[in-house]
Amino acid sequence: MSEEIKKNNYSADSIQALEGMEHVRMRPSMYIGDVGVRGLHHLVYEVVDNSIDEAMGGHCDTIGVAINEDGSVTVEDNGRGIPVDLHKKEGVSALEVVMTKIGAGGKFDKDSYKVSGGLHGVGVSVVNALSVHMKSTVFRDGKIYEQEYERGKAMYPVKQIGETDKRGTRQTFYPDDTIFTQTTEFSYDTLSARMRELSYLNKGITITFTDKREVDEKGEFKVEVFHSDEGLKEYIRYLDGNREPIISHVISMDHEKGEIPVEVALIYNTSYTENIFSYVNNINTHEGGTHLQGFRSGLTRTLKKYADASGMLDKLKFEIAGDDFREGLTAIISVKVAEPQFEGQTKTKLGNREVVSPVSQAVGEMLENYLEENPNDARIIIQKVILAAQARHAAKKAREMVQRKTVMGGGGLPGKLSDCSEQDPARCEVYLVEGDSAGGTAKQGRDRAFQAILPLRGKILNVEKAMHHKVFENEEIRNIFTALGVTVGTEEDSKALNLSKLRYHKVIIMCDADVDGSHISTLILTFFFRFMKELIEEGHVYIAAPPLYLVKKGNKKEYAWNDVQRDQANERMGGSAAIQRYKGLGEMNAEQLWETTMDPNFRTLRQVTIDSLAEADRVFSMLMGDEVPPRREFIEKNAVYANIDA
Ligand code: 0RA
Repeated sequence: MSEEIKKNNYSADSIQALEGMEHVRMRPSMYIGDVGVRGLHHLVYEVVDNSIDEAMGGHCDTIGVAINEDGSVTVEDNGRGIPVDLHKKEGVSALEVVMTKIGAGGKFDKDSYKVSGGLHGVGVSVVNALSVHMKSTVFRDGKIYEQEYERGKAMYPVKQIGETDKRGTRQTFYPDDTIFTQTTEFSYDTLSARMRELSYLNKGITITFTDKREVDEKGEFKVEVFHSDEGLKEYIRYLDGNREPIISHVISMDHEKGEIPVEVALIYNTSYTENIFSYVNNINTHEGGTHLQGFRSGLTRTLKKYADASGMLDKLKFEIAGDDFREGLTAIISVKVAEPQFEGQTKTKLGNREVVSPVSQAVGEMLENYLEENPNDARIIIQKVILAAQARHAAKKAREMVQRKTVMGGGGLPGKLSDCSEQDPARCEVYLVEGDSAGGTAKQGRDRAFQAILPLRGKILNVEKAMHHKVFENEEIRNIFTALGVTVGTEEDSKALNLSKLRYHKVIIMCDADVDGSHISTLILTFFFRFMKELIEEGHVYIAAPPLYLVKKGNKKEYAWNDVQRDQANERMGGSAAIQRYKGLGEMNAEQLWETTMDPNFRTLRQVTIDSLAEADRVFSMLMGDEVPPRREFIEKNAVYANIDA
């Protein structure tokens, strides 16, 4: 045991607490998922969730979140303030218990301190354990209290430092760079997207998000204020802002009362995509679960009943399937569950059976009322469903062709694929390369033992604007499916993806480092996002980074990926080097391409990850959809580099 612990040993029990905290530091991933970028941002969510809980209890309405100049984060609310009085059992202040005892959050005050938050619901003590320094300030009963911590250990007992007429809690923490070895730098966009999402999911709360690391031309910090009075209804408008609605209103309801609070909002648009986002206690349940099941059954049952009664299906020669009711649907379901059971690979699938029926009933009631009151919209929806059913029949044929080719194997691989010799998919990678000529260079430059090359001809299909059967009929897209060994569609679920025969664990998109190249990367990413989401979610998709410059003098040469590197290289060579700007992959020879972009020892690959499915969906629908003005605005705002690793 360290000296530190002995010094701070107020009581026997606190040793136990420290052991819990040490465990967090020893096995951080058990508590926050990982110690990469995702885990780092999880720290913020954990702290914010506590303030959200205070707000949901009706005790506060404003939350401030700031990235400070020094890179730390401060979260402040105007709630009741964490109690600072003596916790009898622990012999220290309640604040210290909350901050330094693992799992204390839920237990120490059952009625008013329910930790709904965080994917892992671990509590603020975990954040404290994983911070080099943390400071809690409590404004309560006219006084200001403070306590500081080092790597989760209290530096002194809670002390009063002044008087105030404010109420609330302020938490500031500095993530520990010996834990978060990859980075301790917070991403503005990632945090901003989450704060926006939280404000829609918890209507009425105001969340102010400030980045103090930089000031703009006017000398001001970047600040965003998120507030939603209408909650999910507004969220739908935000998400679908770049799509064209086919009905006049967002359909929504909010069942706050009852055992399980349920909120739902939905709209139909002209696209062919089904977009359902589900949440449990503010956590995005990627893998769905019982609330989603309830939503689907309520939707299908009610629409089918209405369609049958309307006589519109009378002439139809085939059955309508569940899927058909969800084409062009954007929906959000948010439920609050007291003791959620999370299942699935990423623990984002709700397992509580008791949730199915209340959600299904609430959705049914909501839709029945809407259809009754808006017969015109009702007819439009049913017509859309019929069209979807017809298209599905056409798509089924096209898809079966893809499947037959894939499953039969043998000569099934696309002719354009230059495969690798290694058989173990975990060691294999495939480069999707823009154009036949760059494809040829890559084929010469690669290590054929484990690297395969699939050249793609020009611009691949924009799946955002295409009907499903067109997607499956497209040759380039069929080649991608077959080359990867991925199949889609089972008896029960026509969209289920089968990755079990994935032939390469790294799928690398390699395009020119120019506007056309990024357009093509975006088209490929859009296809993956809409049709192989799990491929991205399981971390198989990467983007290659070819260099922008070759800096050369005599027999010295260096590559540069940006202007700063270029100038530094030039300086190292005495300032008069010849600089070649690569306009495309085609200007590199096989050896150069290998050295810079394909050799695992030197290349940089950017792994494509998804922070927020909802935000990614919005960005793709904007970049690839029909509406031009929002796209122009986005591109102008992100002019330097439109970063699609949403
Ligand atoms: C339990 C009891 C009380 C307040 C809180 C928890 C509380 C926790 C957090 C975490 C972040 N902000 C918070 N604000 C309040 C107070 C109970 C009372 O005053 O009666």
